[in-house]
Amino acid sequence: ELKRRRTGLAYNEKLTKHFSLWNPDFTEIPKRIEKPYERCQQYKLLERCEPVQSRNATEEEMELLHSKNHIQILKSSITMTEEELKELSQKSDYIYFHNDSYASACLALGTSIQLVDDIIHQKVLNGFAIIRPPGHHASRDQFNGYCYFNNAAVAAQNALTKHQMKRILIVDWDVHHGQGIQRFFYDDPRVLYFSIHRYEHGHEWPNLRESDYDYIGRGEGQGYNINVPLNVCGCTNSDYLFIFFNILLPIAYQFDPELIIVSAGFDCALGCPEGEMEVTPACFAHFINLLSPLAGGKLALLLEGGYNLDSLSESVALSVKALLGDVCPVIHPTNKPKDSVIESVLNVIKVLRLKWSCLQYQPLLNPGQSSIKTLLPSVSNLNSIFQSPNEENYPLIQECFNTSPDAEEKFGENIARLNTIIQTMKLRKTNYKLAIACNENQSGRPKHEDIYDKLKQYGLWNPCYMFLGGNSSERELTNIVDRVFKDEAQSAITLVSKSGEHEESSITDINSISIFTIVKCCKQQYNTNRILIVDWTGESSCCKSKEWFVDKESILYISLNWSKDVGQGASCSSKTVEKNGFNINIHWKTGDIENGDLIAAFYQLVLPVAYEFSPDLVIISASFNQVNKKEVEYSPSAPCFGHVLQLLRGLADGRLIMAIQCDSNSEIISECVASCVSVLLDNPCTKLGTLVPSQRGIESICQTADELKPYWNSMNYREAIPE
Ligand code: Q9C
Ligand code: ZN
Repeated sequence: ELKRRRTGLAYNEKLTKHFSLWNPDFTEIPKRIEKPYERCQQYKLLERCEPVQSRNATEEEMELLHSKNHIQILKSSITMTEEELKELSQKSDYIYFHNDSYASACLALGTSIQLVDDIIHQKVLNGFAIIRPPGHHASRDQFNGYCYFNNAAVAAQNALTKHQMKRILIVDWDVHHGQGIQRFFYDDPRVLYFSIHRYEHGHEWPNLRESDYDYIGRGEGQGYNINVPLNVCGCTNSDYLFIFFNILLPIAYQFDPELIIVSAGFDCALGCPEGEMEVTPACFAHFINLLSPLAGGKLALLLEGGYNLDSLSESVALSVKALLGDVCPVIHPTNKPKDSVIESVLNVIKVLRLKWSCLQYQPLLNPGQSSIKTLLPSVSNLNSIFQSPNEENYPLIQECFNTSPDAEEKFGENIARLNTIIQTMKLRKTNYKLAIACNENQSGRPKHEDIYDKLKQYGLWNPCYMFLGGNSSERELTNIVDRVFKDEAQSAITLVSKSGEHEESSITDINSISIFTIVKCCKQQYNTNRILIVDWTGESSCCKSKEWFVDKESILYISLNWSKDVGQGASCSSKTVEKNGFNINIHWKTGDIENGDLIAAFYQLVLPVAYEFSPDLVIISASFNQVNKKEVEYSPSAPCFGHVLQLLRGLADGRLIMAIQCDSNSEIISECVASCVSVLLDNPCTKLGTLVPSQRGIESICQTADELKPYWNSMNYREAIPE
């Protein structure tokens, strides 16, 4: 029985009381929560969210990670005079104290814990806490960088201690390194801390040696602390998505978290003076979409930094929308990540690939092949090369300000760009999440009745927009395209099977004909520029349609078929990559693939290329005939298809049309269809357990990726970067 998806939202006006009495340069101001909340209101998101009860943290909760002394100092500031407050502030880096600091910090911490608890108790699926002061720089005994209590860390520790959680992923996309979180869990494999931060080889605040990529955790915790240092400013959506696809998603799928906490700082967003990065507000929705299949969708976002009120507010509102399950706004096609970011990613992979078997893709990591300058020497034993950070004494890197002379000008440009983006943002809205075309057979009974029964059994039938037209006739397929392009339905499914007019055709032909008809209609009726076709018909690739799609560069065709006879059929091309990279066939070595392989193919190949292509429509040609078949040794499971659909939903404003071949009736086919329908209706994905690609899978993916290098920027990193 499916529960309604809910998103929690936490906010409390009392959190605006704390502010700097004397230093207007300290941009951590009350408006930082007022404005984002207001923006959520403008988007009418408040009424769609479940309010989370804000509350004070108890002393016991604070003491989970902070010392009594630390708490006492903060408490003592309640009654201090302004002079005393100033004096106390001086003892910490980027900290001010106010008589309301303790109250605000308590409330922010308690509210963070409450949100995570509500998610664990399934009161809500996911949620956002619009809170301040932020937390990720605070350590056991240190106030630091506007932070007093470490909201994310204490909420995670509480989940470990009180709820016996075993694996929590903390993703920290605040532009600063959350050294506080890192220190708390440095030895603890139960908490995987993943941070992307501005580093500039140590010249950016907090100027710590420990923020570099080689600080990977210690003892049992080795491999569970991941720093992705950004050594240049101006990192964009492309750079961040590159990091998601190549490090975060592989590791997250292997780690298999039970819960994800995001230290959601928006100082990496376009227009923020602290970060000088260029992530656009809509991209945060994509981050959330990419993480949402994990941990059964249990995602808690806690506000950290973000100092441009416009980009902060827009980013928060679009994040909340993404948590609610709304489609991700279209972002610009990605381009080549910066050389410096490629270098950092390869360095991270280098130090982690022994620990994480999902990171086996980079051919240039073989000794001698790389021209990456700062890459560490190849090692067989990680312990030998990293000194453990000294607990008391974290080495500091000399601060130096090297803001480039044209930074001011660039900043003006970014602000102008941000305003244009916010003002011209188009958000797609549809009446229905999903349209399903169904049909009756000659005797007046619905075709595919077994599948519909399964949908009814799971409560997936009523929320769908059903209409007649499930056969593959041109008129009926046009009808489906209309539903999607007229924004009546976000996405659509058609069940394709042999009918009178197709009696002679083979199964794959029928799906090809349907796909071809859909494409033709999109082009003629809706002037669709770019269409992504993902083909997992299984048995053999959609060869006919490949030949039809001569119209190159407007159709990107990717086949992921895994049966043993792929490439052997007379009409099937055995080439992996054709037509300037617009025809991609992943040839699985043995024909058998598992969940880990299918998911890896998505984060390594399909998603990077698709985000670079930036389609207006995604078409999926699917059949589930190969799933759990006796002759097939391995096959993806039903929930796994839900995951890849969720990943693809981020594209094309959620315009997704799926043609599923259903000629035979079987329980497993119904299960697969139900899993897809469920995800397209916004239900959370089912957890898949720990996933790693097989050796066979890695080989197949690498071969394809190598062949794609000349055509796709996002694959180009596989080549050594120029000196
Ligand atoms: N350019 C948070 O974002 N400013 N804290 C450093 C160097 C300190 C940031 C200035 C920023 C503290 C939660
Ligand atoms: Zn920050």
